[in-house]
Amino acid sequence: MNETMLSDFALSPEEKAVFERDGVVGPFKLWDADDMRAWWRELRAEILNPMNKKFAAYDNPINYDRHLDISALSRLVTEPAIVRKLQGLLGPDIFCWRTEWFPKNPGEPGTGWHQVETYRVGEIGRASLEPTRTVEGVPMELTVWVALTEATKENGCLRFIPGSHRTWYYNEHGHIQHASNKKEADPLKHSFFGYDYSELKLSPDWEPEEQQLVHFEMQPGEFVIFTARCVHGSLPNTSRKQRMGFTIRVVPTHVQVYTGMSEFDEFGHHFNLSRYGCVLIAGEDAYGHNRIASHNAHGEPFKTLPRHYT
Ligand SMILES: O=C(O)CCC(=O)C(=O)O
Ligand SMILES: [Fe+2]
Repeated sequence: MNETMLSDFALSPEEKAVFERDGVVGPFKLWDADDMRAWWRELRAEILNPMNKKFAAYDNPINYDRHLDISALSRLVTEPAIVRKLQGLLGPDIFCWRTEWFPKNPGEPGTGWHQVETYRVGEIGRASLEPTRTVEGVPMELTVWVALTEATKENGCLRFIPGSHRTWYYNEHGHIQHASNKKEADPLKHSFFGYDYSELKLSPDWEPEEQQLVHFEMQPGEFVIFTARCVHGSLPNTSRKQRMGFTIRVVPTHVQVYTGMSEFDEFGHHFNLSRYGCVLIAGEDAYGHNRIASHNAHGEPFKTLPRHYT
């Protein structure tokens, strides 16, 4: 791909301004809806095939980091149409530190409002991400949420409170208990993966529902970019179709990931990091803070987009 084609993927100054103002920008089109539908059909079969699970980094049902073993996902996280946009917001050198699935099945409640930055692990509350520099105006983490199916108000699209990334409304360092550890837990209140995230609200009077909200309805093949500091969640799925999102979580290379950890527990599951590595999706790593996965579990190299600021 030559430089002219790559620059087509860059964010415009207007899009950058939207991100700075809102903490979220998009949706952008990665692929045509039909192409994504076909891709997702194939990928789904691969994920459901138990034979493939042995290549996964973790021996647990939480599907973190399947880009480390499923070739189609290894390619997705390095898509220039995504990575070039990220360079415009994070700078030239970027790691993908995690990927996650976000299924929402018919009848499931929406994801509760939340706001995070350092991704505290489990209930012990150690930060997954530790920046080693602060760069004015540059976030220390971003998420790309890719719509593998359509995401509508009926089946649980994402929603955001634009501009909320500039103020902390939640104490991400606070301690909350998973519903499974409580005597009684209202499932509707524990809609942040079994946690009642509203317990972390800094001001009990602040109600996200009363703020100005934006819903992101998306076609299959579209994506949004946001900082998880922007208060976000999703609607319930009141439709008969599954909604599926795939997130690519990224950091500038100065951020230390899972500092000093060789394993952790989260959501009731154990993660052994012996097969874990960050993927350098753009530029160079001048810091050497993190272990890098240069190949996926099948020995296929990850592509790295060259250094570029826009
Ligand atoms: O997909 C959802 O419902 C929530 C997604 C989310 O919270 C995230 O990507 O950080
Ligand atoms: Fe989130």
